[in-house]
Formats: sequence, C-alpha cells, structure tokens
Amino acid sequence: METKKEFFLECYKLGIIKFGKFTLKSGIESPFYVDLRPLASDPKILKSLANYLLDMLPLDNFDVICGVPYAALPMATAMSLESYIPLIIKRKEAKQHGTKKLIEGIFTKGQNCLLVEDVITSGASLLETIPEIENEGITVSDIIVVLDRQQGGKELLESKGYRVHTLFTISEVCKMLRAEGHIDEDEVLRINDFLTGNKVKFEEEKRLSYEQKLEICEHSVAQKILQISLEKKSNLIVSADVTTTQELLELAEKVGPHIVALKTHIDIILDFDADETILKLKDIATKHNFLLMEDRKFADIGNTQELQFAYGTFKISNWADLVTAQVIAGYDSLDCFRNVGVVAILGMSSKGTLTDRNYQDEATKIAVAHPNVFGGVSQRQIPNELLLFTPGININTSGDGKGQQYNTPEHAFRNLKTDFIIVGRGVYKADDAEMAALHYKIAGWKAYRESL
Ligand code: S5P
Repeated sequence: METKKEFFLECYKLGIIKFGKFTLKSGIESPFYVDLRPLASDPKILKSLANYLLDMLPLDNFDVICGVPYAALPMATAMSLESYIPLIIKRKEAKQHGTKKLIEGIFTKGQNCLLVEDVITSGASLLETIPEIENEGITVSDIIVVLDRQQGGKELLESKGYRVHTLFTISEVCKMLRAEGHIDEDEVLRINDFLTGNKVKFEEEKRLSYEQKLEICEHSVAQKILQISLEKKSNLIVSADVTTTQELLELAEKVGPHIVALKTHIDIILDFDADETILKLKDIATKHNFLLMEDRKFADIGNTQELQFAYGTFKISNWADLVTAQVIAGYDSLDCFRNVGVVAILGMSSKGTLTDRNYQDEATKIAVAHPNVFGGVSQRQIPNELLLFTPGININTSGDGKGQQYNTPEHAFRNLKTDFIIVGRGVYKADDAEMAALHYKIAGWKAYRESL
C-alpha cells in the first residue's frame, strides 16, 4: 500500500483543494477552498479512502455506518462495502409524503453508529445531523472525518463527548503540498494566518500606471493615447453623439483641450461631408492633440467589415485613429483593421446585455491574441496587456430610461482599474460642455491617481 502522503497527493490531483481567494458561505474570505466530492468519481481512490478511514479505529463497536449528505454518502457506502458494516442513509430533508422518515435503511434502537463526514470546519452541520440520528434511538459515539479545516469543529464536538477521528488536517496537507512545490511560502503563511484567526491579508492586485502600460502595450495607437494622457493629465474620451457637422465641430473645439480622444458615431451625422466634416474635425484634433475614435462596433465577417471600414460614404479607414469592433465573428474577422487600433467590445453597459461572463472570457482571449487589438470596452477588469475603456459614466444620474446604466469615474478606476472613461451626455448635454469636460477630466485624473 502506498504511504498516506502518496495517497493524499493522488487525491490532490483530482482538484479537491484550490488556493486563492474564496468567499465562504459565511462571507469570510478564505485562502483555500475544499471540495472532496471529486474523490467519489475515482473508484480506486474511493476504495483506498474507505480503507484508510476504516483503519483509523477498531470497528467491532459499530452496528451501522452513516454518511452526512451528500459528499460523505459515497464514502460511507464504500466503507460499508469494505467492512460489511451495514449502511443507513440520512436524508437531507424529511420526506413530504408517506413515512416522513429522516433515516432510511435497516436499524434498531440502541445500535451504535459510525458517522462519516468529508470536511469538518466549525462542526455546525455535524451538530445538526447527530440529533437527527439520535432521535431514532441510535447512538453516535465516533465521527470519522476526511479533512479537518482546523477551525474549531473537532474541539467543539469533543467537548460534547463525541470522539472525532480525522484522516488529514489542513496544516498537514499544506506541509505536504509545500514540500512538493504545489504551493509557495506566501500561501502557507496566509493559510496559517487564517487558521490562527488573523484576518488574512490578500495582496491587492495593483493597477498599472500609464507609464507602466507604455512599457507593455506595443500597439502604436496604444502608445499614442497613453502619451497624450500623460501630457494632458487626462483619461477622458468624450462621446460626441450629436447629429450635425456644426454641433460636432463646435463640441470638438470646446472639449478638445481636455480629452485624449473624441468618440464619434459618424453615421448619425445628418449632413456628413468628407471635406466639411472630416477635414475640419481632423484639424481640430491636430490642434488640440486628441485622437479620433469611431465607435462603429463592426460585427460582421471579415470581408464585409473590410468594405464597411474602407468604402461607402464614411471611408472610416481614411481618418479614424481607432475603431470599436465586436469580436463575435471570430479572430480572423479582425485582420482587416490595418493602420488603425481596434478596441474590442467585450462587455456592454446596458441592462440585460447578452455579454455574460462566458462570452466576455472568450471575447477577451481573442482580443488579447489579436495584434490589431490594443484595448477593450468592458464593465469588468480586463488583462493588463489591454487598455480598458469604460463607457456608462455619468456623475449626475444612474440611468437614461433606455437601458443605459451609469457609474462614477471613481467606480471605474477603483473597482475596474480602467484606463479611459467615456462620457457622452454628461458632457455634450451639459449647459456648458467645456466646463463639464474639464470637470470629468479632473475627476477622472484624480480617480486614476487614487487607484494607483
Ligand atoms: O457598452 C457600451 C459600449 C459603448 S461604446 N456602452 C456604451 O454606452 N457605449 C457608447 O458610449 C454608446 O454608444 C454611447 O456612444 C456612449 C455612452 O454615451 P452616454 O451618453 O450614455 O454617456
């Protein structure tokens, strides 16, 4: 037979313990998470486990064996098969119909039961289970536990007169995993802190500064926007969702000194004219040193996007420094965006958006991998190698009655570690758009500094 340590390492391979930051049911943050249910899916391991547990104490004392539902049910069953001690089953809830029994199987009053539990933490769930068995006239003298999380449960039960036998303790497990290089010293210290009742200090993931981002974001447009940001002490992008050329140019002129980019929806301009609209806009952009971001949200196959990007009325490829694109058509669909930076739409700000966690994870993988993409639009934190653009920013309101949901600049920088905030109506609908832009610029820069 293998050693207990070898056996544990076999069990560990099934993913029964994870290290990191986990919020327990109680709301407490724990540096590890235990789930022994996978053990039941490996028959060889389950059988060995049953024998290890049975070897821990003399068995002639027990008439029946019972597992605390659900994780310990297969364990108790395997122990019964290996030892021929008859199994009884404890229900989680009493049956609604018929006998309303809590304990199923064949037993008689006065018998002694060996109780099996997968993990003991505070002991609370065992203290609920035991009376339910004892109410049937069965005595419980001994409890066998696979893993003791060492949070007082064993001592509590022993103080009530039960004998508790544990196969592994979390400290012992940590020692074995440390010796094998599965966890580092910091994790061991965090776990020890946790076990001794100290509040565990998790290292807050630091956001990167714009200077640090300049080191890791290689795309030329990423470099440009970061440099403008540092020069102007601004992370503000104004969304110019106005519908005439005059309004667009006037807004650009007013907010230009305070922004890193002006975001357009060029197809909403009623009187679009390449010379009147674009040439003049480009002049203002040069004068005030900001980029043009066309929020086209391309969402088609590569060939169609290529046409939409370079042809038609707007000839976006002629003038935009950066464009937004969905990644829904897959990696190759983004190949057409040459000489421009792409900001991928990873998650949207509107109520009921279909960009759920799974979609965002898959979309982010494409965005990180594609050389044309240097940023993402999201309401979540995204990997450091992408610049994060966060729309849905407004200081004065929480929504627009059409599904838009707003947050503050402070939220975007503190919680999402964003790089750029996008403000539309908060600026262009303000009585004084220039003052509003200045206000958001100052608030955004302050929130950025505070998030460092
Ligand atoms: O998820 C998103 C993505 C974008 S690009 N939510 C958004 O609101 N946007 C755009 O940001 C939207 O198309 C609009 O142009 C701007 C937000 O405008 P506001 O007036 O609500 O600030």
